[in-house]
Amino acid sequence: MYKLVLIRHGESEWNKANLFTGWMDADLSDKGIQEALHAGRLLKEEQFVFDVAYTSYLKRAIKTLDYVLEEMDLLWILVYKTWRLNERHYGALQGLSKTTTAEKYGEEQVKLWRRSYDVLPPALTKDDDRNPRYDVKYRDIDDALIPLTESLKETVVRVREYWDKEISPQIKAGKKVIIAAHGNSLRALIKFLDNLSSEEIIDVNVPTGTPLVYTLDDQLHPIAKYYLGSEQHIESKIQEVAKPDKIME
Ligand code: DG2
Repeated sequence: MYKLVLIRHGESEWNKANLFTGWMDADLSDKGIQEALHAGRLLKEEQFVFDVAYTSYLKRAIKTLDYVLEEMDLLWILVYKTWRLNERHYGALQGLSKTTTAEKYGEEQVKLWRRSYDVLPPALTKDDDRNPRYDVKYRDIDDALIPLTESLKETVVRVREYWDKEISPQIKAGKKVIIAAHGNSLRALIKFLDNLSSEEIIDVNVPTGTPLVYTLDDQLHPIAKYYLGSEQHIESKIQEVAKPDKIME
């Protein structure tokens, strides 16, 4: 049996402003920093220890991981960063307000863009400033792999490749692993870990800054999972992510 901990970054400045973020490199808000520190304290209280950590190329996830590890006095452990754990690329929606977009295109359309398994948000054009190709972080990545938009389906492919090749062998070798990533890159991971259908994943919303603990069997199939922290508080955070009226407020 193995333990695995997933954590979505704490609230970002763009979550706070209700903007589609995707691969845009928004920083943590003050609340997000506090959420990350709190998550680290909870993990320490529950006597979790990690040997290796994985995160994305985006600072909201990297900093969350740092705050968690700092609280646990584990800043020394090995940390791998990969673009494959980046948030799902939100295409031309990136930077737009979720509220105004719902007013313009309707709540249903926005729900399709946010939560359907295979509906692609409108793509960036190649010459758009937001094309990751122009960002130095991605200079070593093949053109063919750089997304201009993604649905959860594409995100699952890249997250799964990394899981199969890099993360699962470490877990099977007995390393205790934490993954700090994003709402949708974690939904991608949860989809294949829990073997959820494209319908079932629609209703999964991952709260910010809250450790999700998995117990896995020898084949890395989940036996149990739970969020660390007060149940009521976690439920209200999940509703905050899911709630359509958050979009319409
Ligand atoms: C959010 C998720 O990603 O937004 O890209 O806007 O986890 O990096 O804050 P994160 C974004 P929703 O899919 O929940 O709208």
